[in-house]
Amino acid sequence: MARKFFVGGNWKCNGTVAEVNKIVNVLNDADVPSADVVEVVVSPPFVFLPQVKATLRSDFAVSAQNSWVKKGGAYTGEVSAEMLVNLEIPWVILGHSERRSLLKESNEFVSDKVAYALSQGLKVIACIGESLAQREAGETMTVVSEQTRAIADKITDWTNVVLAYEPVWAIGTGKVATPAQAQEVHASLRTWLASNVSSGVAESVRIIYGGSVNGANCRELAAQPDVDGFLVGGASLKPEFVDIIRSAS
Ligand code: G2H
Repeated sequence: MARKFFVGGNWKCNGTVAEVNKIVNVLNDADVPSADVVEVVVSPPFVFLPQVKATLRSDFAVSAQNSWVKKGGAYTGEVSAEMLVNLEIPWVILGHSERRSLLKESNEFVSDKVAYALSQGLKVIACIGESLAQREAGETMTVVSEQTRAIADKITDWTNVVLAYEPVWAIGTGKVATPAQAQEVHASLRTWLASNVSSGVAESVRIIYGGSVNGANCRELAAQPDVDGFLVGGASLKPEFVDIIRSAS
């Protein structure tokens, strides 16, 4: 089964009402491959979700950047999966390395969030990736397989999961993984999934790359057989995001 190319734009903690309108206008006017070829999902901060949902072209979808680990209630400052479903936001990014490192989200906590979000009907972009020290110590596959195992232990259906491999040393640094480095980890992840989940999941789950993807480096990365798309940060706030979407074809 062919895996549809996936391009996510993670706007992180950026934007004003005017800036969001500007980005949405650029996307709405963009000439990109059809939704049969590429799935495009943009992820603004929570406060802009209704604005983006209301104004973005209908062939692109919207994602939140986080959701609470269980049913909503007395959890000040959190946003529940149920609220996202109520607002008809189909996707959520979970386990981004900025949350893992700055907010101390553990593998266990991230996997609980993934399982809960899926149980409520959300689709999940689940982020994994190693630090520079871990890569230099030769621990890349140990780290990413542990992060993936935590998720695999809590879910059975991977249909609504996209795995985002984002090496921490490449995030926002301008230091992108080489196509060979990305391919090596993606292929190893697929092998790990075949051995530890199922050959069907290994074949069908989309593994996307994130970390300093831009209009200039996307095509070579996209050409790798196990790179099924991108999660884009900085460049998703700029018109070059359209070039990245176009790398699908
Ligand atoms: C990685 C990525 C988006 P950037 O965090 O998730 O950000 O493209 O800015 O490195």
